[in-house]
Amino acid sequence: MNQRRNLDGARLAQEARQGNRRALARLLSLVENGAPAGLIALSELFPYTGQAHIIGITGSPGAGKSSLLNRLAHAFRQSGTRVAIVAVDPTSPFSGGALLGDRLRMRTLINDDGIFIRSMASRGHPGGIARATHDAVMLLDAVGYPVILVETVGAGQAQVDVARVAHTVVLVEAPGMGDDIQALKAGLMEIADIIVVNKADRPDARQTMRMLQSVRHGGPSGHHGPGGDAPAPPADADAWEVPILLTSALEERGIAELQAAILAHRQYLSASGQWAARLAQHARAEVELWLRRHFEALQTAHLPPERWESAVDAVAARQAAPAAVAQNLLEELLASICHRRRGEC
Ligand SMILES: Nc1nc2c(ncn2[C@@H]2O[C@H](COP(=O)(O)OP(=O)(O)OP(=O)(O)O)[C@@H](O)[C@H]2O)c(=O)[nH]1
Ligand SMILES: [Mg+2]
Repeated sequence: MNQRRNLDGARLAQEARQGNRRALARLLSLVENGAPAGLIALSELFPYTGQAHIIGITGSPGAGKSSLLNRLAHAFRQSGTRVAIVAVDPTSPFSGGALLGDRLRMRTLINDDGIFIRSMASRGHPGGIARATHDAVMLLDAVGYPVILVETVGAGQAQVDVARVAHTVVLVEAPGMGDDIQALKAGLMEIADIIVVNKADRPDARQTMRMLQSVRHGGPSGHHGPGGDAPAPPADADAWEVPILLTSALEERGIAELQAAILAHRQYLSASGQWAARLAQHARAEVELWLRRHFEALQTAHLPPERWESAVDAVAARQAAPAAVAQNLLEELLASICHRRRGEC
């Protein structure tokens, strides 16, 4: 059985590399479900990864991420670049509402062999959506898509997680965001390489843009200190200046500028050595995630649920401290592994 799985994973990996879309779709499902054949394929394909430019699209719910991604994908196709899309979204960007009624364009994208769309439901992924996204992006990179667009779902951690997989993070906001400015200051702007105010067809878009500019430059309410009178750190001439762009996915305005900014960021990463630095960061995140995954598998295999329950109960009843309980569990886990390996440990 194991051998059969190995063969399936390896064969599918080979077929997907040769451009077989069905094999790729099948592999993505296997990987999303955490199936062993999928994991084997991931390992087989790993040497081919590290080529794609991975672009994360994040931002407030309803800001127009899917609509923009749709426009961007089309722009990349027009310049002859093959594109893969990972939409972590309960509704596919190509299924209705977000399409702004542009059905003809949608059909062009769907019938286009140079584009691959993977819409992932935000539930039902063992190991979480961040893990599933990571794996899907790796596969698409390995089979040779030079540009991968990833849309994050919702707000919060998922938005920050995208920075762990993307080379370029595009933060999309829309006019009238008000209190969100606080949330932006709290961290999202730090991970953004490009900031977009979408829905520029609305009259309040410029005001939102000015607000974002003042936050970025540490204006009166910015992060360089109260009153903005603390000396600004010296500007590094080689540093990337995060552009703030206006777009309208609805009226198809500002899309070429956004694409140009993305390409400029890609060039900046290479020229400054940041590309290699991000690859190293991603490698670290990958190894950490896999280590956690292996450890969780060991826990499941070696610590029976009733053992967990009794440990938790002891802590809840204040009979034992959590650190001591965890230490005991770890020792039991190691002993169990040792025992199953007949003492070879
Ligand atoms: N006026 C205007 N509406 C837009 C624009 N872009 C998107 N919308 C509308 O805004 C709504 C949300 O668009 P989506 O593209 O689904 O936004 P999203 O950020 O992907 O939303 P979630 O994935 O649900 O967070 C839809 O009704 C779009 O038609 C734009 O440029 N101008
Ligand atoms: Mg969306």
